[in-house]
Amino acid sequence: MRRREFLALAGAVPLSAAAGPVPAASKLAADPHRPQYHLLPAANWMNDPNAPIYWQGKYHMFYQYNPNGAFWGDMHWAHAVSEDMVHWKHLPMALAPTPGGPDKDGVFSGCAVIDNGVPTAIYTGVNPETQSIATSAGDLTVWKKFSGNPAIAAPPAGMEVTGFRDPAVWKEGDIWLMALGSGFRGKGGAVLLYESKDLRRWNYLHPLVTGRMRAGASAKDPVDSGEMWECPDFFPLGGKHLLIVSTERVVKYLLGSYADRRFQPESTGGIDFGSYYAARTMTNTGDRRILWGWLTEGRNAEAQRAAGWSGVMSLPRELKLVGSQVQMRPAAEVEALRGKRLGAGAAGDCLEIRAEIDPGDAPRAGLKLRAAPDGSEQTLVYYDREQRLLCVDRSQSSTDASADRGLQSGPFVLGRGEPLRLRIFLDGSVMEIFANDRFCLTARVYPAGARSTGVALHASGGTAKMVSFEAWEMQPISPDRLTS
Ligand code: DQQ
Repeated sequence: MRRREFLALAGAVPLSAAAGPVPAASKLAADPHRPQYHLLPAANWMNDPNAPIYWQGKYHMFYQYNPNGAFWGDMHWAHAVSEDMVHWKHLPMALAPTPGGPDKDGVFSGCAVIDNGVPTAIYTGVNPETQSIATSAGDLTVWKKFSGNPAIAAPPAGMEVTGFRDPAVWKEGDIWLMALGSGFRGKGGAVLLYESKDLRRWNYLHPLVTGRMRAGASAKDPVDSGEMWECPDFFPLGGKHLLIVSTERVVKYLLGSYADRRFQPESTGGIDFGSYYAARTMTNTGDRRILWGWLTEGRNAEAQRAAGWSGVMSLPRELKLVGSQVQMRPAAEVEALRGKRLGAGAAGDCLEIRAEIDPGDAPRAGLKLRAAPDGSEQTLVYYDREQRLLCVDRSQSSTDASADRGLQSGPFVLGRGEPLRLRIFLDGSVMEIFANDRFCLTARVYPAGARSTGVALHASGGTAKMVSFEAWEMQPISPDRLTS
């Protein structure tokens, strides 16, 4: 549900009445679609990662959360902590709307920085969209909202914007800079640039960059047409700068040069072409750029409510610039989850798979996953040479009618003689796919059969060869699928 629909609903129906019963923890803990080694809340809805930050030897993750059920609304910041970015523990809710305050209708997305030793969150309050500040200390469980909130009360005077939210903040010398998601009506998404000396008084500079919306688009929600860019993130990578934005249901990047507070994009690409949104990086991990994203669901709203949970956090991904290529790999820490090593004949729904495939003369080559012995369910992940795409065919992923069967794909080309190198993380309904360190696609699949766990080489129209294959059973990060 989009924000506008939520606000209409929130005005009409008490949230508690709309929520419905949350399934018992024992049901959630036994739900085979609930991941075992990805971060997700004990129950209910989650979306965007917020303010991932390293503080006093621990990684903290906040995220958009609805305490009322497995549907979008009443946004809070939930909180989890980890010593290694893979094993997580839930902590109490970090930020909730303040009645009568600028975030009375929701604590929307934002970031955190360390300001002279003080952890400081900068986030969007609604309604209307404004930017607010909160500070914390110690284990980051208690946050104090700034008495002068909102720190930014309105868009620049005279500017007709399609949205005004999701701050990303960094420091240059003594000056704090803020990138804010926005857009210009009838033109396209934009990122607005602000500066501040103290994180409380902000001065608008100019658009960091502007985009173009889809021609002829008439979507009601400006995000659907690219008229609004959400969740910007902006940081140095290699000798360049990378801007990440979420719009039109995908996460894009712009790679370019940044000088004198102006950004000149030079190339663009996709961060993930599947069920993945609102990505954001950790602000203070030194030279490492660790990216997080919200893994969106692939089944209908009713099924999500009935399940009692919705949304998953991605595994940490490390970004690097190699030549002019943005490299995207699972962070090395994820390997700590590897358990029993499996060879050919590996099967399961809680696995890491590494396969190198020579497509040979097959126009389509890759892997068959989550396959039932009787062929009733299967998911195909393959390189389509002619179409120059990496695809996930979910048309037979599940016999359950609530699951999305749409093909997911993104542009991908293998060089001459280059093998397809897949690294795939299966975890319940999650399938995080990395190809050749430069392409990511997250698929969500909900096989109904308990025996839909098979893994095999897939080729059509010719013969492909498995050059190498290894897999590991992945160890759960909690005994009860993080329901406690
Ligand atoms: N989700 C948040 C907004 C953001 C959107 C609200 C992106 O701050 O623009 O839950 O998914």
